[in-house]
Amino acid sequence: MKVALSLARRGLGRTAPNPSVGAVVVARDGTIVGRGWTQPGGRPHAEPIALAAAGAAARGATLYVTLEPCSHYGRTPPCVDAIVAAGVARVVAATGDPDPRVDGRGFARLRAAGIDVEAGVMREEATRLIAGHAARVALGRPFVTLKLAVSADGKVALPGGRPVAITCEASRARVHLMRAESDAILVGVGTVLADDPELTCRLPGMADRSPTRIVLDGGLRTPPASRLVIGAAGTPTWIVASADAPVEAERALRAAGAEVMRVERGPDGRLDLMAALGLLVDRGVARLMVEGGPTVASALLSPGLVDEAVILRGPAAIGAGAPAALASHALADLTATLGFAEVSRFRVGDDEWTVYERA
Ligand code: AOF
Ligand code: ZN
Repeated sequence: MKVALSLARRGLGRTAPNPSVGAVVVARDGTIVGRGWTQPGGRPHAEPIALAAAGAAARGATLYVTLEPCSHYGRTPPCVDAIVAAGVARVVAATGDPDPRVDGRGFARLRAAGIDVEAGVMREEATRLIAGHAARVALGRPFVTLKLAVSADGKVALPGGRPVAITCEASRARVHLMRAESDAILVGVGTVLADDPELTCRLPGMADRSPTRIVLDGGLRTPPASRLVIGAAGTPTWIVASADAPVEAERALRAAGAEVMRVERGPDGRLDLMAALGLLVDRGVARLMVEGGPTVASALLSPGLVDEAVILRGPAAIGAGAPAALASHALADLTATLGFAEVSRFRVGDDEWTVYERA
């Protein structure tokens, strides 16, 4: 199962709208005869790939799989049919599939075919890997990871909002890996105007792993010449604007290569964020990483639209007069009032990383 989980991890960020699943076929003599993971775009699924690699050796074998095999007809026949046809004797799964098209039917059909089924092996790790899929199904929005890089005194920029390097090179590489494992990455227009970021994955050999870039930009103030729009050809840029944003601005951004989508404003006059997240999930974004800035972070935290917060704290302080990480919260509010609990804390180079999840 550990091998299957590590195979599943390979697909994170590239299988949208499907979850990334790993599968391993172990023959009766204990050797691994087939491995598979969900392919880019979500098809083929993991199991038929592992079974094809195993060939005749799948007969009587055990299939380890990180998610309950599917039982529905999608773009190809159900994985349970392939498993039964291959003559697999036993299926060990890490977790059930909450998708209403499956939801226990996969296991039931395997058992009905006489296959021995064991579920729940390494469930916790597998649940993390399908968090995007589970949020899509249960909440109608992506799983949202908020990443904040803060100075030792909790600031995110120099006085006046001027950008400054806060975290070290090792942290930067790890952030790029987080980007690669996300379906999309989101910032507010304030971050585009202040930093002109590119938001791609620039790890060696992983240039094709950059996620879709999304700007929350109610009034369409994103400059058409910003790096997010004209840089990184082939990596889509979506701009989420309000229904009343100027059409000329939309035209200019479209001409520059961005896609513009619109949502209504909420009662407070700001973009309806749940509507925006619903729009993204409809377009296949299940794992969303939010990278800034303080306004967007607070706006998502207040209504409970953040599932995981990752705080990277650099060693240097910036001092008074500099903008804080969150516009209308203190960082301590995460655990004090927003319902988060610390789940891990570790060092990356000079920085301390802390991961919080909603309890
Ligand atoms: C599996 N193995 O590798 C994955 C599964 O649209 P379709 O037909 O590709 O089906 C997508 C659904 O299949 C998805 O919502 C989830 O329930 C399941 N994903 N199942 O047996 C896999 N990726
Ligand atoms: Zn399947």
